[in-house]
Amino acid sequence: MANSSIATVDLSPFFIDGNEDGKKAAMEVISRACSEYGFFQIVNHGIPNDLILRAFELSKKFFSCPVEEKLKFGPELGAPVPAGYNNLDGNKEYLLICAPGTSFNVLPTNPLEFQRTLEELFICYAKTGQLVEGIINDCLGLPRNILKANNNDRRGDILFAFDYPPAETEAVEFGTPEHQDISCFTFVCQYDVAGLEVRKDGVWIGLNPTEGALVVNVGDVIQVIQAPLVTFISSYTRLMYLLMLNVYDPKNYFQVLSNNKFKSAFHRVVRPKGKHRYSSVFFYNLHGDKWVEPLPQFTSEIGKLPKYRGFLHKDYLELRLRQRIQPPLTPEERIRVTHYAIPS
Ligand SMILES: O=C(O)CCC(=O)C(=O)O
Repeated sequence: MANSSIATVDLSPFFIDGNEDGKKAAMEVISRACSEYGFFQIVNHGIPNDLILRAFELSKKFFSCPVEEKLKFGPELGAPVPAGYNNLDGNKEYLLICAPGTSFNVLPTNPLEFQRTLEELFICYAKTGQLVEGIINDCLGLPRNILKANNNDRRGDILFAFDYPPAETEAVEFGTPEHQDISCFTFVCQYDVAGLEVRKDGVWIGLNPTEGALVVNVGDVIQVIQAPLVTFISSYTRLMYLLMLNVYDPKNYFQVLSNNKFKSAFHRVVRPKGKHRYSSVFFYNLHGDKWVEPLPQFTSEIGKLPKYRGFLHKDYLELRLRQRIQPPLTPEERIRVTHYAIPS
């Protein structure tokens, strides 16, 4: 299946000074894709293709090791995030990699150069993430670099190397069921086997792997949107007023804002028939105790009611993590960002 159903955006104009027409054209495509369904594909994004391919080859080698070898790289007991090798449900096995330097990171040293490659890839993804964040910032018409300035700590980002084993029956088997990501946005790179499906106009569409391309899925944070409280506290008086009311907590830098202007992409992974599927997935996240709610630019300033009540990002994260461990019995019970929706 060709990827004609996914908007493909060439990011090279953003690496060259002065190509304003190229930037404008790219931003138009991204804005439309994000407003309608929340995903697009990027090429010439700055991550060297040979690095991505090397990481895939090393992942494949690692996943082909005996399970007792892989389990040597399992998460540390009591680690806040299960960094390292995980195999929870038989639908997939994966390596979860936190930012280089994280004390509880567990990076396989087999093969030897794997660790360095994963760290290098993490840094490249984070850099491209900052570029994409800046573009989304401008597509939303927000003041320049607002999102970046207030989400500049990359310690919350997470890289996954996934291995989905072949389906065991003739029925459709999901490696990951339908969901939306809790991140700001997510990069997905498929190796040589398809399986990622995205929902567009109510229809599930399979995306073929395209060498050198990354699928970008908009996440819940951008849908609701985040921005610093201080951006709309235009005067000192207003800040004092909030301090007096005890509303302004310096920890809560972010307010969610797009109020559904940009959509969080629905997607899922179908396990392939007869072969393994490998993917590399990078979650560009909020770090820390951020407050998320629709921004005034998308509500009061344009005469619209907020579609979400505010929430602490870590509370939402906790609800979603709990449900990973104890999955709901029915899809309707699944916690999504609509948990915070204000009924209209
Ligand atoms: O492996 C993939 O292609 C996507 C995985 C995914 O959607 C997820 O982990 O949220």
